[in-house]
Formats: sequence, structure tokens, C-alpha cells
Amino acid sequence: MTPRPSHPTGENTLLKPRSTLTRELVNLDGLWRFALEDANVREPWTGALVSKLEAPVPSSYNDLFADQQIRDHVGWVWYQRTAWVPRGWSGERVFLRLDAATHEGKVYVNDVLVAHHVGGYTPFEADITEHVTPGADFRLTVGVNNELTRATIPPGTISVSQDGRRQQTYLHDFYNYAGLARSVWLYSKPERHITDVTIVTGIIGRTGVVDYSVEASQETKVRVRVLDATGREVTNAVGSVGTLSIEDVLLWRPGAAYLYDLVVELLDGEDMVDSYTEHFGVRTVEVRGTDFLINGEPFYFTGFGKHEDTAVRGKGHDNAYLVHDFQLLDWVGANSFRTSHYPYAEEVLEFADRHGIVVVDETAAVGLNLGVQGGLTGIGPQPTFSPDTFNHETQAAHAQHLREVIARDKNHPSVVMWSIANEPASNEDGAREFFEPLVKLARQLDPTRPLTYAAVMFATFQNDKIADLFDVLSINRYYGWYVFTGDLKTAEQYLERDMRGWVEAFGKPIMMSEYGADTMPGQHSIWDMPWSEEYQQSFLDMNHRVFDRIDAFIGEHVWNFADFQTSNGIHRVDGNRKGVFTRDRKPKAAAHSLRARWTGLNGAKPTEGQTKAAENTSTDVRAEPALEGAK
Ligand code: GCB
Repeated sequence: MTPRPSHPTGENTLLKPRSTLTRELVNLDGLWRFALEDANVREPWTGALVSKLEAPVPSSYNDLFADQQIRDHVGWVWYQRTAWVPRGWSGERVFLRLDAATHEGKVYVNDVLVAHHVGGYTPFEADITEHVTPGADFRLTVGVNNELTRATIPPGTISVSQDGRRQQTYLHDFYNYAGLARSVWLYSKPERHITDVTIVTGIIGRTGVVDYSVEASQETKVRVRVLDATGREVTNAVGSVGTLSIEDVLLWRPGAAYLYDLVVELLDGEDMVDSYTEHFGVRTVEVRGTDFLINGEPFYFTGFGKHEDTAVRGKGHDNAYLVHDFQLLDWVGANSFRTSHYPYAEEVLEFADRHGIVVVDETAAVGLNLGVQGGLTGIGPQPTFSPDTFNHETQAAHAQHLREVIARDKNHPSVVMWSIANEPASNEDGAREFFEPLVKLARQLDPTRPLTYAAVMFATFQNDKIADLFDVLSINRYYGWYVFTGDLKTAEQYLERDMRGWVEAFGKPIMMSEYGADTMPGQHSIWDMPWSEEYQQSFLDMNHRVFDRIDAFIGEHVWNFADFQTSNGIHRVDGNRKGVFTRDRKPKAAAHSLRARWTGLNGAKPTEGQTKAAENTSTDVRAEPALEGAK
């Protein structure tokens, strides 16, 4: 087996490739030759990949072919195409950038391995100048491996079946789609070039304060200019680190985005050596008491946990779905979403920046929890955090992933909070030792944004070991679905007691990061019948009654925006059906009731006038919840 590098090869920059005055960009999406690895299709790459199959980029490969072996494949697959280096690029440095290779990627230019990266949802690049010739073509071969292990984020386990097939299991329900699900780029940069730009904004009165810092491949004079949305220069400065002021600033606000451009130029005397433009918005984010403030004003999150998931293309990025999903978010009155359970394609964040949708940016650390398989108790047969289970190697992979996510997404105004894990075993011994250094690292990498993690049902306000390290309590709860199924009255009492317990124990803002009920469109009932469209509505209404009674509540993200594909399991009929929209984005009845609630709220905290007082507000609960049927 080839060694697994712990960090991207090449320059450690995750700046999105853009065409500018000094940089050119060639998109390499399209149909590539494709094959599973076998005795003939494998490294070293010294020739053509011989296969009848072609796979589109960007797309996951799993659902494309009528072949179970491909869908269930565990290991490497290979993609190949020919690419041309434009002849005008002589004297420039030539780079390849893969926006994602899920979960491990290797890149060959002709016969040379130029990049190797682990981590399926973050980009990596390689400087291939020495291996290509402007005006000539080259053979580009990309290997992608979908294996999840204890040393990957997300984690998983590989076993071998009795008949010798390798099988992948993992600790999250969404399907482990793999392949080149995001774009591939060939691009040029000048010899001396900008490698990183960081922008942090503040507001003093009517002035926007913009702290910037620029890194370059060689020390060179730096000039920065701020342009407003009409392209007019509003301020400028010289120096690689500095502060700019924008008088009468137009703020980036939820629902009313306004973006400026920071044009960064490297100068040699008066000659421009390199130029790169980063878009940014001026806004502040702060947690104060039990409020989440954007630009100093309390913000109430309405929206969803989403997935990158559509039929056939799996997690393949698709601009038509991007536009349509945001239209539906707007239609339903959602002001935000969480990138559950991995960082999404950069196009999604850029779209959110432009359209004023607020994002909780989550890492791919989903499933650091062996207890979820433990059923009734939530304590698995093995402890989650131990030398034999999730250990220093897992933690190192998580840390590296955090570095890459924050490096990639730090300048997006839409991103207001990092969620560093989904449903870890925060109730188990070892959780604090695992997470405390990661929290510290995240705060070093980005001191400006609040931190959260989504807490699993088994982590309660009494046994959770890490919540005090974070700024916002994000709670995933399924009262009325996995517990008290069909009994919303009891569910309401337990939910309220649970939420009030967190608020009293930690005194922090709290949001529901997941609540939802599987629903078959077309299933109807006059009773509280799970799976019916009416039950999904009543389930959400019950949750909202509780949220509206608790002052510290700062938001609600329904699980899930749309139905999505899962691994095989008896809980699932063609995937997870907790979508408020179907997988092809048709509204279930709950979409209409959410719309009525959220368009009324308009991003503000619910007030008494906006919500009906609950009929039954009693929190006198006698029995302990039976966790029977819990996942
Ligand atoms: C959860 C997970 C989410 C699942 C969901 C469910 O708690 O965070 O990934 O899809 O439950 O529907 O079971």
C-alpha cells in the first residue's frame, strides 16, 4: 500500500483558482475514461487507461453504471483524460487543482505522480510546471480511493466477507459516494504569485474596518484595492498586512448580501507581477449571553441540515440543483443551513455569499461515535476514544481536516460558525482529551467565528463532557421519532425538559441542529401516524412550541432539506425520508407549514404574538425516556 500523506503536497494554499489579469483558467470537467483498479488498471501509470467506461466529472461514480460491483467497490478507481497546456503559458507556472477527490486522491501527469491527498471534501493542487510543455498535451490520470478507516475523517471500517469481497462500513447513514464530485482545473500563475489572502472585517459606526493579510511565494511589494459592487475603488493600501476603512459601508446582512472585492496585486516597482481578487462582505459575528449576533443584531436561524445529494450524480456538484435549492430555501423562508456533514463545494458558499444565506460550516467529522451502534444505552461494545479505536491518528486527521476547511472557507461572509463535528461521543471518557486540542486549534486558525458541534441524543446536559468548550449548543434530537414514536405529547415534555437542562447547565445560546421525521409523500392520516405527511407537520409543530417557550433559543434547522441516499439498512426505504422536500425537490405538506412559520419570523426571534402558546406546557415528567428503537 502506498504511504498516506497527512497533508497536501505542493504549495499549502487553498485559494480558489480564478482568472485574473495575470492568471488563466482551463476547466477540465467532462467525460473521462474510467475503470476500477484491477491487475491491469493500476500504478505505475505509463500509458493509456484501457476501458469501455466513461465517467462524468463532476459526479460521484457509484450510481452511474448498471453494475453492482462498481457501486459496492472498496478501493481505488482510476480516471484519465488528455489535457492541453495553452501555448501562451510559457514562462508561467502551471498548476492542477482538484476541488475534491473523495476520499483520497493521486494525480499523475504522464508517468509522474504529482499529488497525493487524503480528505474527500477539501481541495488540493500540484505545481506541474516541470512536467508539461506549453502548447503540448499531457496524459492526466487520477486515482480516487473511497476507503474509510480509523485514520480518516469521516472514519469507517473495512472488513472482508466470507467470499473474499472487501466491504466498507461506516458510522453515518448517508451513502458513501465517491469519485471526482467537484471540478478539476488547470491554471496558470506567474512565477512570483499570491499564495494566500485573509480578510477579517469589523464595523465602527458607519465605517467598515477590513484587516487583511497577504502571503506570496516570494517577498514582493503588495498593493490592495477595495472595489464596491459597481467596480468603483473605495480605498487602497500598500503592504502585505494592513487595515482598510470603508466609509459609509454597505454591510453584508442575512437576506441582503453586499459584496466588495479585495484586489490584491504584487508589484515589482510599478509593474504588476500578479493579481488576485477575493470577494468579501463586511459583517461581524458574536455570541453575547444567549444571543447570536450578526452585525450586532440578534439572529434566529431558520433552515435545514442539508446534503450534497441528487439522483444519479450522488454528491456531484450541479449548478442547476444549486440554484433550485436556494430558490426553495428562499420560498420556504429559510435564512440558513448547515453543511451537514462535510464542507460543501466552494460554489455553494460563494452562492450563499452572494444571496445572503447564512451557513454553519461543518467538517467531515461525522461518526466519531461507537455508542450510536450500542442501541439502548448509547455505550458501544468498545469505547469510542481509545488507543484501539479513535486515537491520536484519528485526531491528527481531524486536525488536518480542520486546517484545510478553515483555510478554504475563512473569507466567506456567509460562514458565521464552524461546526467541528456531528454527533461525536461527547458523553464518553476521552471526549475532552480528543476535542480540547481541536477547539484550541480552530480558535487559533480563526479567532473570529463561534464554534459548535452537533450533540447526539445520548449526550445529555448531565453527561456531556465538552459543551463548555464551545460557544453555541447545537442539539440533535428526535423525540417523537426515534423515541416516543407517535406519542407527541410525551415527546414534547421530554424535549422541553432536555432543552431547559442544557440552557441551565451551560448558559449559552442553543439551537436545534436536527429534528425530523421520515415521511412518505402521499401517505396521509388523521391520526398521529409516523411516516404520514400530517405527522411530519405535527412533529415539527410540537418542536416549535417548545423552542418558542425557551428564551435562549437561537434557531431551528430541520433534518433534512431533502430526502437523500443512505447505505443499506432496515430503517431506510430508498434512503432517508426526513426531507421536507423529496429527493427531486417536490414539497411535502410540511414544506408549506414551515413556510407559514418562517416567512412570518423573517430571521427574528419568535415573539409571543407570532406563535401560538402551546396547549400543554407541563414539564412534569415522570418516567425516563425509553430509548428503544434509538438508532
Ligand atoms: C442523526 C444524524 C444524521 C441522520 C439522522 C437520521 O442524528 O446526525 O446524519 O441522518 O440522525 O435521520 O437518523
